[in-house]
Amino acid sequence: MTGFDAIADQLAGQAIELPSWAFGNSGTRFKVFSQPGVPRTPEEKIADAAKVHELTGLSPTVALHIPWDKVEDYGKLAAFAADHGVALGTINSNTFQDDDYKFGSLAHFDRRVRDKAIAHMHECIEIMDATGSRDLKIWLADGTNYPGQGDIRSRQDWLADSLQQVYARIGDNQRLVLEYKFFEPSFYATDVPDWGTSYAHCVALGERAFVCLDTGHHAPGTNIEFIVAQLLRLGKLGSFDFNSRFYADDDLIVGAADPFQLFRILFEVIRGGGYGPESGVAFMLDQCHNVEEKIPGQIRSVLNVQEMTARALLVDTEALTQAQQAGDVLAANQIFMDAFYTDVRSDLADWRQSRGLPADPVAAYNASGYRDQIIAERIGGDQAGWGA
Ligand code: LRH
Ligand code: MN
Ligand code: MN
Repeated sequence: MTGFDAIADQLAGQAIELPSWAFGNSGTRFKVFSQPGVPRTPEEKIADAAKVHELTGLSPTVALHIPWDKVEDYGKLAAFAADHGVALGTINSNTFQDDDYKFGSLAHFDRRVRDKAIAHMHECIEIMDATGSRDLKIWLADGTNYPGQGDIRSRQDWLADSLQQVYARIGDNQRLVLEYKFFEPSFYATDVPDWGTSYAHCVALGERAFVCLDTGHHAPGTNIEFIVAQLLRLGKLGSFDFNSRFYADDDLIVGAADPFQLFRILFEVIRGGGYGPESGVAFMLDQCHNVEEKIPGQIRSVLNVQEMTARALLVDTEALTQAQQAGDVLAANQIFMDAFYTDVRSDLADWRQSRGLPADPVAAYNASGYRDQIIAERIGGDQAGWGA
């Protein structure tokens, strides 16, 4: 077996978690654009995510964001998801939309605010217990805007102490994943700005703490695949938030801005043992569809990840190693680029059909009638969370 046939089975294990917030209205700080038919409840977001999975076979789980997806009974929500053919995945904490968090949350100078943020994380862990979720994702807006505003060293100590208290409640089969971001909303110093800081805290916490890498959270020009290789080498890459960016944290469709970067990242994921259900590396999307339709936007996103995964799996690694070790720079680069330039779209369409999936999931969505149904049923759809 060569070419696509040789990788077909490896593709079957791919799972890409969808963010509930991708289905709600979203926008920038300038304007939130409303779209007809957007979900009004967590249940409706889950139903939309399930539609993406039904048409692609790629997204068996949905991530929740708390309190954006607050419900009375999370066990019932998990059962609702199961009825729709998906499961609930990562629980995302939110300590960035409360007046108390103006100067930070887990790294705040005031113990009262830190305790409040820790209590929120504990509440998220209780939700995980009810939903059967494995991962608690922590992203902090904590930081400062002006030199001298805060004691950046003490803030690290407060953060470490708070994280310990959160981690103490993480169950044996659960994990804490700590996401970094180099700026925004803090513009001078962010308390978890880079993979090294996240890694340092995770190592101090223990073996169930991992780094979350959001592809939009780096300075322009950062070699993200190097970070992937290093974190896998260190056994601390827990998850991805995939999206793409031109300038900052744009949250655009993954693979839209720079498919070659996505290919390079996925190559290192596979190379480092981070691909597949047993690897412990969770693939998630973290995107907002501000000007495009949401469900087809999510379908396009998971297909982009699948397409670049297929191309990355096609790299002739034996020939590549030989060329690398012979010091043959041009041959090594050509082997790498040959895989990147391989058009796998028609092979993937056949692959889907052979598994009872539509060859063209976006066309199937357009023909499904689902769009008309949700537009008719859902009046007064909700915002993803921002400004809500
Ligand atoms: C922060 C972030 C983080 C949040 C999400 C809404 O920029 O990437 O993952 O939870 O956006
Ligand atoms: Mn993110
Ligand atoms: Mn982000």
